[in-house]
Amino acid sequence: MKMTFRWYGKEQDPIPLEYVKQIPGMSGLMGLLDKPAGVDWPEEEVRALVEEVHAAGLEFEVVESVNVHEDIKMGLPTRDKYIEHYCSTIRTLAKYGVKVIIYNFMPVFDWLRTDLARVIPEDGSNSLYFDEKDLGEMGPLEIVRRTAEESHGFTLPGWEPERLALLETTLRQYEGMTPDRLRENFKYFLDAVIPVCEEVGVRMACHPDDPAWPIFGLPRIAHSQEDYDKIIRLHDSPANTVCLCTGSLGSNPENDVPAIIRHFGEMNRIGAMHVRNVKFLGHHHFREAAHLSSAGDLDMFAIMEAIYDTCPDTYIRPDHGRMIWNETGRPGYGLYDRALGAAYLNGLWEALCRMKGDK
Ligand code: DNO
Repeated sequence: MKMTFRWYGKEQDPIPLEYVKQIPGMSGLMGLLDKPAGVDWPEEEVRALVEEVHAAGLEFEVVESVNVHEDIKMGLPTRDKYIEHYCSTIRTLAKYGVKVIIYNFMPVFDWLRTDLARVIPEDGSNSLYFDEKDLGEMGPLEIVRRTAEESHGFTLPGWEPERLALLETTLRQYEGMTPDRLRENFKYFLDAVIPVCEEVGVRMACHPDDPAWPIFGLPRIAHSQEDYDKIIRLHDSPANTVCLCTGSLGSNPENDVPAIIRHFGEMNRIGAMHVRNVKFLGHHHFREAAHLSSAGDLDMFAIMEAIYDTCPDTYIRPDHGRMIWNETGRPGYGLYDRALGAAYLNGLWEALCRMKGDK
């Protein structure tokens, strides 16, 4: 297992790389170049970023994310140009040592919450929160306005301004889109990019829908084991993998997260893991919790054990943290609680290694 940390680049992330390096057991980043979907990442900028990360004593083997242009998801004629850019970006990243590219195929919205700073009454910290009832009252445009307002001036991943500027038009273009058609467009994309990945030794890792059900009537096709079985069959290759996010899949209590990890781990189809905990508050209603099992409803030990048993070499990162100790920053992506999360997950891992007779 390689423990990594999500980082947005020195212009966008208030957390210095030297702080990341000081978290015990941190091997590297899940990082990115801040580019709109559809852009071919310039080699010079990739090289500079990788050199900067290496100079801080960290690895840069996982990119999160290279976003997929909406025209590809919608299957528009312009998609070929964007797919070409995507393939070229894969080649560039491979040249600089990248092994895994995380992406998603969610229409319009990436992850979604109805409150980015819901106070946790037990201890006064706050975390990301979702209640479908609030969403119904808000509608897509209002949720975007609220999310931007609550994001402390940071561009949230998946909520990039250039994407949201076109929101109304994009929502209209998706009218009538079915899950099957979305999957056809997904297949078209995978058929083009996976052969390039195979050639250059990169794995694509598809992030689940978050939360794990369709929203605003838009089709979503990656929120259960069955969905991922279909995605894997769209283009059967070891380079077509899952970014198994425990908190996204775990937002639906019907998803047995450790069992899903075992299923795809045994098939060697987990390219990367996001590991975090969720507290259920009702139907389609949850908040994010500290990583510790007892702070939420996911069994973090069973999750780490499933990783240990079936995909022990995967990349992991602690996922969204709460805001604690008066930290301000990008919601979900502060330093303190994610560092605590990494330390806890490393502790579980050490215990698993001892128990199972490794090192
Ligand atoms: C949310 C993240 C997602 C993820 C993308 C991958 O915090 O886990 O935005 O990076 O879905 O493309």
